[in-house]
Amino acid sequence: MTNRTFTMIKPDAMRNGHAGAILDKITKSGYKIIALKQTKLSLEKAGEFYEVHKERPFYGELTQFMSSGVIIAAILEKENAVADFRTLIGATDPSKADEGTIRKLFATSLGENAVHGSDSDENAKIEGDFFFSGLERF
Ligand code: FUP
Repeated sequence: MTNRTFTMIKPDAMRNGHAGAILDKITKSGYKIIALKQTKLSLEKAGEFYEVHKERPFYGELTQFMSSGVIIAAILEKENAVADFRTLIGATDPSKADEGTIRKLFATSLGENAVHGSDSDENAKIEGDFFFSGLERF
């Protein structure tokens, strides 16, 4: 079954010049790009995206960081997209991520961990809809 996930290349990876290498790794891992854009979240929009973490102690830092620079947002398609993409990016904390994963290779720290990957099919749809209209998907 083919399905979709949603990703962001976060401000740390953008600033450190890793966007090209990350997109290369994603496409070489078999993902088709359905939608892609470079954009920048306002603090308010970052807060909305991470609403589920509102009560967590790191929410302020997370939303400040996610609005601190440009990001790339994308919808990706592949069989078993959500679970396989979580494997490809590795653990949330890059120091605990497996060798060869995107976070191990390119992340800065737990808070600035290079990429986002949806954690369920339901969230992949919600998150893709947050950034992309129907006219932006192919
Ligand atoms: P993940 O699904 O791996 O992106 O991780 P979470 O949804 O648990 O967390 C979302 C983001 O919050 C992480 F990418 C980084 C940040 N975070 C922290 O800064 N500190 C933490 O202890 C946990 C998460």
